[in-house]
Amino acid sequence: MRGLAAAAVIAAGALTLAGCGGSDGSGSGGGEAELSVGSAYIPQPVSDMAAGFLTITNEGDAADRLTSVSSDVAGQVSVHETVDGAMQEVEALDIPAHGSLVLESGGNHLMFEQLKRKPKQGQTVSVELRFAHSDPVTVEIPVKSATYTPKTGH
Ligand SMILES: [Cu+2]
Repeated sequence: MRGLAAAAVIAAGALTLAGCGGSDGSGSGGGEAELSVGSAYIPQPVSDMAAGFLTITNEGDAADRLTSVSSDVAGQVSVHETVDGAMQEVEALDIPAHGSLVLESGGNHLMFEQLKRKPKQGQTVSVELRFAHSDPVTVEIPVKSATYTPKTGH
């Protein structure tokens, strides 16, 4: 059911963006990325930084990249990957065609730094995701308990 709520937000964003007039010149090379965001959550932070997790699904014929992120609650949001248990900032993360980019606990994640307020369980945080090719997507991410872990599908 979380997925439905996120999809509704995306749809609203897409309608707004359609008014800007589709960017021309993107038709070459066959296909475009078709992105949707699901399974998004932020564990209530226990320090002055917060992490965010979500899955970006690409149903299109072209790959895209998550290049930058911003939020109303943070002075800076960076994209991190986890290597050997240590996290490090990355320039961008690939979203393969007909595939997905998964940000999950222990792996890739968003890092909210310079928090302007501490997100509390039950609130939502507005996050804008920007891509190399696709239009930006704004997601309202629910804040879960500090120990929340999503059910895995397997
Ligand atoms: Cu991090």
